[in-house]
Order: sequence, then C-alpha cells, then structure tokens
Amino acid sequence: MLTNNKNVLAWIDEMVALCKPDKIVWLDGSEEQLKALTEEAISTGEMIRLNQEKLPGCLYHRTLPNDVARVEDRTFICSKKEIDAGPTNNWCDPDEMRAKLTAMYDGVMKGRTMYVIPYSMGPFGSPLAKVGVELTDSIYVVLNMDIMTRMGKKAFEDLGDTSDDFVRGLHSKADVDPENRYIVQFPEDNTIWSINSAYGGNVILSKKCFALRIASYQGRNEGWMAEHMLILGIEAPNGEVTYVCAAFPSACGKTNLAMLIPPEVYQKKGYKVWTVGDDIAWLKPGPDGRLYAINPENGFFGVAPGTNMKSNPNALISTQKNTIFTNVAINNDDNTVWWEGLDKNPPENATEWKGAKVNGKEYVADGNKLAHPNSRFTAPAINCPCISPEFNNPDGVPVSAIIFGGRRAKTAPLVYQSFDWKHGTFVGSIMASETTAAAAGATGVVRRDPMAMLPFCGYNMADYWQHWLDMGEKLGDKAPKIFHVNWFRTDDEGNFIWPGFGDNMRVLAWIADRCKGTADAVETAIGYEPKAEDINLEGLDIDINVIKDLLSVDKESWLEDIDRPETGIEAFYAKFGDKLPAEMRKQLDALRDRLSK
Ligand code: OXD
Ligand code: MN
Repeated sequence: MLTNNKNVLAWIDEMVALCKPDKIVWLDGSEEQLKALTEEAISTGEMIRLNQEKLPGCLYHRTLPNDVARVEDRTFICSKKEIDAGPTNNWCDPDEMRAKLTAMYDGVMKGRTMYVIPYSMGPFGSPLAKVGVELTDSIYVVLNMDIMTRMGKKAFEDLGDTSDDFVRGLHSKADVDPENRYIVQFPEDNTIWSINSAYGGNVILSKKCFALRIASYQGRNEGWMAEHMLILGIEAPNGEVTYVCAAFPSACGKTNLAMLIPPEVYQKKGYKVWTVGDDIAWLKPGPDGRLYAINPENGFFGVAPGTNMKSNPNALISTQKNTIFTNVAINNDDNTVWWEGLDKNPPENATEWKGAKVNGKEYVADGNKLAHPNSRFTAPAINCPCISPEFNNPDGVPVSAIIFGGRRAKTAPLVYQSFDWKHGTFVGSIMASETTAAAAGATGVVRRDPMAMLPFCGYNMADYWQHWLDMGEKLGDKAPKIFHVNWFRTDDEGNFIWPGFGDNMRVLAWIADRCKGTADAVETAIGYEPKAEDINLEGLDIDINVIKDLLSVDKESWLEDIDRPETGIEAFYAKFGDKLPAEMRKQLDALRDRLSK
C-alpha cells in the first residue's frame, strides 16, 4: 500500500470486494516495476517489443477489431437529474446504472491482477493539478497511464492522508464485449466506470473521462474551466511569448497546430512556436487576475495516419522512443511501424493492424488500409523537440487568446475576432464542422460541436455556456481575446484554398499582434477581421485577392446556417429549451440583425 488515505483505502477495499482479483499491484512509478510489467506483457503477447535500435523503448499493441475507437453511444453522464446531463449527453439514473454495472463487475477480475494507479493531472504540486486513481486489469492501461500522466506514489503524497478530492476510476476489459461496453461518468461522485473495452480513449480514464467530463463539472463548481484545447506559445523575435489555447473538433489537426513549425521567413526573423499541450487545457484565474493554463497530461495520444515528416515532424520525432503504438501496421523486415501517410512505401512484408501477414504494397493497392484509420501513438511529451520550457511550470502559462475552429467549406472565413468575451462565448457555442463531401462543390453534413466539447462536457451544455459567461464576468478586461479560424475553405472544385500546416503561423501572428494591440482590424457583421494586407504573405505564392476571398462573409450562407432545419443554430439552441442562457439568445438575435442589414 502506498497511502494511508482512508478514503482511498475504503474505496479500493470496496472495488476489490466487487471485482475479486487474485492479486493487487500498487504502481509506485518506479522504473523497475514498469520494466517488470513490460516484460510480463511481452511474455503473454499483450505487447510486442519493436526494433530497439531504431525505436528504443517502443512497444506495439493491437486491440480487437470491435474495439478501436471511443464509443459515444455507450458513454453516459449519470447525474442524479436528467436535466443536469442535458440534451447532448446520454443519461441514465445513477442507481440504475450502478446496479447494472455492479452485476457486470462482480468477480470480473477472478484469475487476474488489479493494478492500482495513482496519478496527478498536471505537474505534481500545481495549484491547478488534481489526483486520480485508476484500478484496471490491463497492463496496456498501466503503461499508457505512465506516459499520459504523472504516475506513481508522489500522486498519493500530493493527495495527503485525509482528502477526498480524487477521481475514482474503475476499468475492466472484462470480455471486451461490445454489447456490454459502458463508459460511465458519475460527476457528482467523482467516479468513472469503464467496462468491456481495451482501447485507449475508453480506458485511459485520465483523459476524456476525467480531464474533460469530470473536470468540466468540477471546474464549474470550483470556478475554473476544463477545455478540449491545445496550448501553444508564439515567441516573437524580441523573446516575448504569447500563449494561446485552441479548440477544434476531433480530427481537425489540433496536434499539428500545437506543434507547428513556422515558415522559413518567420524562422529567419526569430519566431518560434512552443507546445504546452495538444488536446486538453485546464484554465484558472491566477493571482494577477489573468487566465492561466496547464496541460493536465504528460504525453500525446495522437492519431498516427497522416503523421509524417512534412505534416508534423515534431509529432513524428516524439514517437521515436519510449512510445506505444496501437493498431498501426508492423514492417516485418525490421520490426518497425508503418501507417498510411507515413511515406509512400508500404512495407511488402507487413502485418496489418488486425494481425494478418500481407504483402503491404498489394494490400494497399487493393484499397485496404494497413493501419486502422484511428490507430494511435502514445508518446511522452518530453520527446517533443518543441516542448515548451513552461510545460512543467506548476503555475501554468498566462493565456492571451482562445481560438475556436471547425471544418467549414464556405461559411466561416479564415479568421475573425469576437467583439468581446460574451460574443466569443457565442462564437464557441455555434462551432460546427462539415464532413468532407466527395462530390465537387457539395457541402457536407454539418455537425454542431460547441467549443469542441460535444462528446466531452460532463453536464448540461447550456449550464456550461453560462459558466463561460460567468468566467468572463470574473476575468473582466483581463479575459483572453476570442477568435475563430477555418483552415478548410474550399474552391468550387472542392480543393482547400489555404495551405494550412506551418502557414497557419501567418494567422497566429495576426492573432498575437491583436492581443498586443499592434494589428489593425475591420468590423464586419460577424466580428473583427484582418485587412487582407495584414496577413503576411511573404514567401507564399498566394495572391492578396485569394486572401480577400478567404475573408469574405457570405451573409446568405450565414443566415442559412442559422435557420437550416435540424443542424442550424436555431434548431440546435432549441434543444436546450429555457436552459439556454438569455445572453446566447441575445447574441444570436444580434447576429441575425447584423447579417440582415
Ligand atoms: C482525441 C479525440 O482522441 O478528441 O483526442 O477524439
Ligand atoms: Mn481530443
């Protein structure tokens, strides 16, 4: 046992009595213990050791084909009252859910070991950090938690002997039965129960379950915010660093933006980008009244396909040691890994993600994928060449700007700034992404994803918007400025107009200058926009008229986005009934007025 905390011990006793493991192992975070567990997992085949010369410390894991992604339809927020989960979450009465899952957990670890994982979300001892304990029957989970969190007995020391403020996570892979798979949050009890999955997003309980669903609820009660945001620092030639947080729906390039490499013209001038986090930000007002951010995580759980030396060299380099790969392909010639988009040479002697030996070249040519599209790397943050020197700062970094974004073919311009915090909250609430349509010019289906939190908000989204408005009141004129970007506008043939990737620096530079008060803007119906000539195009083969086009606001398509049946803003807001904050209604009416002028 690594703690005398009675609340921890009582809870573990209860879970042990329920799950009935043969053995209990407490993770102290020591190298020897992790090494021994790695060897054990390799001996059972749970993990595969990769080429230790080319990929030192790297391991491979394969999940069942029925278990390769988060399962939103089996994810529940079990608050006592249904209204507190809100219309965007699945809800079930907590007593009913507990009874159902208790029957499933009963004896589930017979013949297995229960691992007790204490961990800190955020740097040890940070005023913004929180402690969690995950109980699991999977070594894969233990090894992932070691990368993704600050794990080990130090977390118990931070918790102390009497505190009850820790998140209780219980995971069992059970039979990996998709029919009985449940990812359940009990926000009012600081508890997460996950069963019948062995895939990362469902079992690394620190991540979406704690750091977003439970933490967003805690943040509302305690006066802070848990957001689905990357954190990066933009260093200007004079050494001044402007920190920004950015929220994009899953699969819109957050990891790429977080690790952006500025174009050569910016590098030559002395600009740098530093990564603090790529997925989650915890934000809290600091002693000076500004908003400070920490990345509660300690690693990156990134999507492998599409990651290469051009799209994101920093991410690829981060995966070259001490990394766990899940569901990518193996190159059997040298026992390394491969995925679609890594390079143009699928290995001939390959094992695809489900485990079949294939001729990779022929397999891919036949339209198959060697790696699962949601295959992942779990990489330590310290591997990242551009990790911020402030990454472990317990006080976090002061945030100057918050950026929202989505994937919109036509509506949203390249960038705009909200008029103020309230309007910025509204801008976040109407965020949306379109599925990319195959047919030229056709627009995809719109999915509204407020603040990129649709699957991650642990309480009623309308209350969450009110919490944003309340935080704005508290921060007053020290509140970060709020922006919206869209890298994904397309021409009539469906091609992206903006080059994206490193060139997004050109937009970030305008944002940073707006925060410093050194850049101009023009007022439009939707917010402030840069003048086209204020986006620096040096070294880029793009005409200023293209930028003008990227910044144009088509009022008709905005009005259509408000009133479209089912997926329009009005239809979305209607789901929240009278819970919708009056301010949001006011903002929507004001937008409509401005657009109709
Ligand atoms: C993630 C996601 O895995 O947002 O980060 O789905
Ligand atoms: Mn995410």
